[in-house]
Amino acid sequence: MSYENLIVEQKGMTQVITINRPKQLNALNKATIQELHEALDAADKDAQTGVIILTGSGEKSFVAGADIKEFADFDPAQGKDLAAQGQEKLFTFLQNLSTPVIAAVNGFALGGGLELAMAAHIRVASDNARMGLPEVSLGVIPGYGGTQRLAQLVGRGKAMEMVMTAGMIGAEEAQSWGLVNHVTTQEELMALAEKIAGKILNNSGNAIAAAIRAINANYEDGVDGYAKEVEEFGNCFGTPDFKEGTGAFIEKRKANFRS
Ligand code: CO8
Repeated sequence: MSYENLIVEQKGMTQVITINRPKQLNALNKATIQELHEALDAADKDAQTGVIILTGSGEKSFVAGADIKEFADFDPAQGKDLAAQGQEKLFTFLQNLSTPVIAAVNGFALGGGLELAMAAHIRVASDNARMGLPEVSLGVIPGYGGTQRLAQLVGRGKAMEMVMTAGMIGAEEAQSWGLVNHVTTQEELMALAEKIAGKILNNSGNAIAAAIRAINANYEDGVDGYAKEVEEFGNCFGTPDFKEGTGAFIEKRKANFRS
């Protein structure tokens, strides 16, 4: 499938999705959100894709936020609708995918851009990355899950400060806060993301999907995460991957989950 605002490349069992609006610093307009939904859905359903890497085109920006020019004259109902639809189509959707998503943050990740990175399962950043939730400087608050996920990742105190000051932090600080897992040079960023993808691909896709569901359960209202873990754990015993993984251990060979 071809997209107007995305570049999709297959590298073995890893699919790289690049948001490609460099003149707007890859800002997320409605059309890009729709395309990301379609591309992520297709990758998730594709048996030949075991990991997705999400990044931005150009050297300057991952995603500089929601497209401000698109919503500047919206009224409250339209604003609410935009946030709700975006969350459903992209941010919550991404978080709940069965296929792990690594955000390779290659520059500005602001507002909806940081919210997109935070919805991914793993974040790595290049040393030029700048992250922040500047929405209050525009007279709004984060609307794509940022008030929730930032506090989950860095704690309530740091989240309050980042949101209230509308300030940006660099990659090293983001790593020390726990907002990104690893920092590297711009040149090495994709290689690092692909290396992590390679490690993931050695393991059972079914079990990884179950782990994503169990970990996410901790953040869902009214869901007992421990009970979800027990349920998912039990279900793993009925999968071919369980037979392959345990069989390979007993036979002293490397498990092959992806043939
Ligand atoms: N939306 C639309 N266009 C943008 C955006 C954006 N978020 N960011 C940059 N651009 C455009 C600029 O307008 C400019 O276009 P043009 O050349 O046509 O004027 C082009 O990208 C290049 O940008 P700059 O010239 O500003 O580049 P600089 O290097 O000088 O500055 C910055 C880079 C600091 C990243 C600057 O562009 C900036 O501050 N951008 C806006 C960052 C921001 O505030 N992001 C948060 C947006 S709000 C948001 O994400 C809300 C999420 C929740 C929404 C819920 C639904 C409503």
